[in-house]
Amino acid sequence: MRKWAWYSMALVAVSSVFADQFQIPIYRDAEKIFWEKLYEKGGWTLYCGERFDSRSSIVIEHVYPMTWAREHLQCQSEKQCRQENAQYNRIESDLHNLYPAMERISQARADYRFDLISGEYRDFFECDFEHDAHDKLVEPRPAARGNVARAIFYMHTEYGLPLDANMLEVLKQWNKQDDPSKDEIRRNDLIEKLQGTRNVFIDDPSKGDGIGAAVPTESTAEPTTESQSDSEEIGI
Ligand SMILES: [Ca+2]
Repeated sequence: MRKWAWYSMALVAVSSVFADQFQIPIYRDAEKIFWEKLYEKGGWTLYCGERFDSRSSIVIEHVYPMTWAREHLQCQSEKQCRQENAQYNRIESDLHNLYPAMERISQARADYRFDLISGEYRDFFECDFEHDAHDKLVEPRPAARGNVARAIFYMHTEYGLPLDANMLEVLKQWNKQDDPSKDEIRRNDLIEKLQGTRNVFIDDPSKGDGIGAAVPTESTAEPTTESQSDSEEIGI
């Protein structure tokens, strides 16, 4: 039905126990809060772990791309979506989905899906960020993978946004392999203060295992202890 053939959805029925963020109604406000509150003292970029103290060549990355949200909401353009769809504005402004990224890396990511890419060829020499323009895939460094997974899990459950089934399985592995770092936990706490909602997958990564399950299995969920993040890098 859609032009994106790959978009074979694993859209599961999402319970509405989560409340959307309502405190940041438009993206212009989110941008201001992002720079002035969330990254007031700078930070590290998501995909490359680059330290930054100013906004120079750093942009705000929507980990769950807004093109996917527009497709789901069936509004045609960024302008139209912003003008006509309040839900779109809340989605676009949700800080849990926003991370700093180097501009050229964000441009290369575009709205490619996350996946493992065979080989270790890097287009961005100093940065462990692999990019497959043919299949439209990207593979971020290990320390970013859990952050990416939990941001996307959150957007999927919070707003009912669709998830590609293959990507979901990859993200579940990444969620297990890269535990929340102190900085990711601190960020979650700060975002709760700024917009009033938490990312529950950072509080309890084992919740990610239940996404996409045909039948909820809360009584059989076991805590995940299988892996420690083996290459946690500073900052994220
Ligand atoms: Ca991490």
